[in-house]
Amino acid sequence: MKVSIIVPFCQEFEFNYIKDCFTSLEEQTVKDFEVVFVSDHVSDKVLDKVRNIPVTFPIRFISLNDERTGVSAARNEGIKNSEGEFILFLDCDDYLERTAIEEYLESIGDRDLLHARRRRTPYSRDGYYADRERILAEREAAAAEREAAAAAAEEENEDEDNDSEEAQFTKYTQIDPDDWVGVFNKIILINPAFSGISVLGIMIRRSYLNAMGILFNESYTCFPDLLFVSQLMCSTDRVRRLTSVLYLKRKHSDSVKMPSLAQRSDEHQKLIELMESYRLVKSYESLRGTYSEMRLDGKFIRLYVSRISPYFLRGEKSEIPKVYEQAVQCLPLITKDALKHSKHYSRRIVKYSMTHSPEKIARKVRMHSARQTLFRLMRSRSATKRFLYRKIYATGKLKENTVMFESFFGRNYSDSPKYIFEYLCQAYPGKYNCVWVKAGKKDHNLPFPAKQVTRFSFAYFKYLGKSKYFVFNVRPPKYFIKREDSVFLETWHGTPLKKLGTDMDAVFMAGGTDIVAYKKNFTDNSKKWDYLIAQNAFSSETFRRCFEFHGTMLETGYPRNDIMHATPDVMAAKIREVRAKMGIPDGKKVILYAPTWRDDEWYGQGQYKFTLQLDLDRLRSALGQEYVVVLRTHYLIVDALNLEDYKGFAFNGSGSDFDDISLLYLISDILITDYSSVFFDYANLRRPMLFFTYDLDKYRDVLRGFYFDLEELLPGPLVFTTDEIIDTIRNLPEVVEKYKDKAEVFYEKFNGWEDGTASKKVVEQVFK
Ligand code: C2G
Repeated sequence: MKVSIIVPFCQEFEFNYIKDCFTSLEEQTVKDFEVVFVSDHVSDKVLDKVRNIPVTFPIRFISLNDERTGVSAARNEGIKNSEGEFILFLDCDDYLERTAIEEYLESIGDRDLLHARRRRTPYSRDGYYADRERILAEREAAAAEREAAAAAAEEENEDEDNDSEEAQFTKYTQIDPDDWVGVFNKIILINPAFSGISVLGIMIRRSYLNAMGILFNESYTCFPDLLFVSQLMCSTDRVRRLTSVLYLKRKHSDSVKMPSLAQRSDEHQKLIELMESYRLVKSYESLRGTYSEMRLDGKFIRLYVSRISPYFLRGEKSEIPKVYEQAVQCLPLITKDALKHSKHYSRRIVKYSMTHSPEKIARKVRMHSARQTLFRLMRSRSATKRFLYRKIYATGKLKENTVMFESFFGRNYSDSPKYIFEYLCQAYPGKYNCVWVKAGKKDHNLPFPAKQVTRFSFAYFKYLGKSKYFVFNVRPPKYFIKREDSVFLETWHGTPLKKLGTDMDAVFMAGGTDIVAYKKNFTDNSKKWDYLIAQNAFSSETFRRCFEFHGTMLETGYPRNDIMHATPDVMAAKIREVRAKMGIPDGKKVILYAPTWRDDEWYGQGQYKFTLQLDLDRLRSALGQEYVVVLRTHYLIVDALNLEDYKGFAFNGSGSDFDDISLLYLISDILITDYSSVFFDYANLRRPMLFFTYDLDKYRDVLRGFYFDLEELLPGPLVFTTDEIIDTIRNLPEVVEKYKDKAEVFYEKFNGWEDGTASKKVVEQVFK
């Protein structure tokens, strides 16, 4: 047997990923391997399910006995119970490239270790392969850009004295970069603070492992690979690095319910493991005096400054002595040159720490961080505002009857906050001081008196700190302080079709693709909400789970939809008013096209792109006699539509004149949308809907994932081209007839609570 693949299974929630892992083994191009599957106190029921996954490769199931637990123990047990000439570790939530085993065996030769690249991915295996070309192309383009920038920089510096960091260290012995040092740099130095060192992706010769007696240290609970890999690396020069990506590492998407080992928060244990490993690597003779040693020390200095020394100030009192004991053993190992090339403060705190107690170090850290805060405040207006918010505005008495409203980050006067505001002003004239947030300088057109503050201005922060009530339809900023007596009403903005919050598997938005951080931000934020509105029972249940919301759920339906239950006279008057304002010709029916945004198409945070896939020329020539089209982009879209060539046929329903999509629902005869929650609202009108889902596979399988099977759920047809849209509209009576029953079921399920009184119900509960 050539290769033993050791797969530990320690956390039951990972069961769902095992299929991908096994499929990747099943599809290997070379089959000369066995799998040793080691379960760590997993229930028999779940284990039976694993055993029932059909596979054709040899697999041995081992279970840890009662005393031992953890991934280190599981891997050691796997080593003991396997026979292959080479060993490879594969976590059960990860998967291998199809050619992995073949490429490893082709390249290992007489080496003891062969290191292939890993790629972190939030995708399932299918999703990864479906979108692989795009990911690779994007990476290549980014790499080419970096290279070009580097080349340009080099050219610029050609005549100057070459004073690059690399050149400064030429006096250090260089080891052949394709060999040990190359691997060392890739495995040990590539990570910002070497905490990401991993055995995953490394093929190990068993005879080498046995000869050295290297095993995982079972007391390492945060970074089980750190010491193991350090030992592996420090005991041989026969190592090699492959440039291909053979290992796909799944990003853990939920640090709260499904933490990976490194996501657990025993900071002291992490620091101790990191420091012990640093000491071990530093003891390796061949490293001495090399440039790599300098870089390793540089990393350790950063670790010390950013995490170890602050631990003496903010860490758990009982653990500080242990951390300190390790630190004082590490600090003298730092080379003088590394220290010389580090920043002023780093140098000082390292030197100071060598001869001072943890209490004294803590004092120095405190002073430094106070100084840093002061510099930040002096440099940045926004830091000053936030500082004032924290220290002054969000203290003292609340303004009792002040209500702060925000809809879509201040970009709109719309949605449920608008209707709650109008109801409040009508029902309790003069009682409340209302404050509306606006995105820029331009005021909203408000029908009742209210103060308007620009988002992130001093006034905005003042009201954020002092208002008694908040009515927001998106999340408040991360640093929002929920004061004890204040009341936060989160109206949210739609029944979810797309997966939300902690239900999401991956995030592609402009704010960053770190799903763990994204979820944490979300759940930290929802802890500050007192009330949340649900449009229907499905939303209520989903929001509780995916926002981890524990406050009061207002099961009232959406205030923004009250208008769709107004009397026929009121509605007719509104329709006349809006049509006249937009200049829609009399006698023409209206098709409203209101798509959602694409998570991965952006210019920057909150600034999304939009490419119109609707062929307006074809639509006009086929339907222009009877219809006009109103185009309404999502509030996150910043691309303006150019409809110059379609005057009299296509109308822009976006922008500040048409803040409120509910009014566009009223004037339209047909809705075309895609995955936007707009259809859950529009259903109140019981008018025909079409779903223009030209990128369905990508949106569903890669970008977001859905809560429902669209074909089963939707009360109208899925269409993929403009021609299909035209055909469907031409045959509208038959289509409506076909979807009649489905539309009825849909209405009952999602709109049953809505009867035009949601604003009243919400106001009565929140503003008691
Ligand atoms: N919206 C709009 N115009 C569009 C699309 C959406 O005015 N072209 C408004 C609608 O009120 C819609 C809301 O923005 O209900 C949310 O839009 P979605 O397209 O559903 O997308 P998103 O903002 O991601 O919210 O639980 C709902 C989800 O959070 C989705």
